[in-house]
Amino acid sequence: MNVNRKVLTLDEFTIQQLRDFPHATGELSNLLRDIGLAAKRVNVEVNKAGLVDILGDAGAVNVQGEDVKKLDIFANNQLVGVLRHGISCAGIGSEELDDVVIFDDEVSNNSKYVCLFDPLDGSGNIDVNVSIGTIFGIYRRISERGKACERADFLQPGIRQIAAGYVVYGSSTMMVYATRRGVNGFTLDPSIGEFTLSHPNIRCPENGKIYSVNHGNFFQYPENIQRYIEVCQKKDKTNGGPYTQRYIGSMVADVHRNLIKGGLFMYPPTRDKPGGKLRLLYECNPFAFIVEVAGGRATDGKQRILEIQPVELHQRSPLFIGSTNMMTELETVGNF
Ligand code: P6P
Repeated sequence: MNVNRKVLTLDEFTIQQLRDFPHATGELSNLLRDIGLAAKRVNVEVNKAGLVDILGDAGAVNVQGEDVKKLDIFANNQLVGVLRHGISCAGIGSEELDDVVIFDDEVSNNSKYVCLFDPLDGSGNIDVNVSIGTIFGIYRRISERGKACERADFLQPGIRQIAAGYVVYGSSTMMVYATRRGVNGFTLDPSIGEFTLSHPNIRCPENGKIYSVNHGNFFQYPENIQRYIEVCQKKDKTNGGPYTQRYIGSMVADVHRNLIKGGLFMYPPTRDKPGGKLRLLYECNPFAFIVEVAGGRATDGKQRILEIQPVELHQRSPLFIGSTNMMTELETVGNF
């Protein structure tokens, strides 16, 4: 029988990865499959958001003080549900929830991993049909297996991630995840309802000509960041340019584009947000892990994102992330 082995589904791919590690338990494969299932359910709702009264504020206000859209709640509940009822996760932390959720049942307490996620990043763009995304990071728990996981399991530096990934709900729906072995992208094939390997071994180009920043905050940025932005604006054919400024206002879409094409995304500290806007644990850390595995770099302007020791579940961080040669120029021009 002629079986098309070229088109690997996410499940086939993660199981094939297992073959290289005979002692692996398959828990990570199960966890990634669970996240993929939740993403497929979220995708259905995202695709019809304009048709069903799922838009509009759910009336609640989340821990970030932002009006919560119904789709945020739906996405959060899908992820919590599949992970709580799976066999690979002892607990979760979510942008939508004040504190961590410790599953504390017999199966979950024997699980090896905990998961942090932003269930639907960029949700402010839902109403205007701009790409949005799910972001996740997976850690091996440091608490004793067989017992309930603990808050300390969620406050590990990003360098301790076992895997990290995102789903971008855009012109197509893609799931991209990284382990230390590489970054791979899977596009949802609606005809079979499976994520299929479409972007094997993603590498972040060393050079890029795209810089992504919210120019509306220009005069709020530190002087050295303004200086770098002006360098980008003055690029032409004689000095590696011209550069293009691209900023969607949806981190998953902006960083995904720069990961594939090369570029630099930044959310610098501002006068209003001196600690930056983006969340360390479930926005900066997963993307920093993915981009570093793909050959790029990510800092907070002073240190590697992945080496920051978290102290609080929802803490923020400035973020500079992307092509390694653009990051070097940023640090040179900005005297980091
Ligand atoms: P600003 C979306 O709300 C988000 O968290 C990220 O997805 C995005 O990169 C950033 O905020 C945009 O923030 O202040 O430029 O609108």
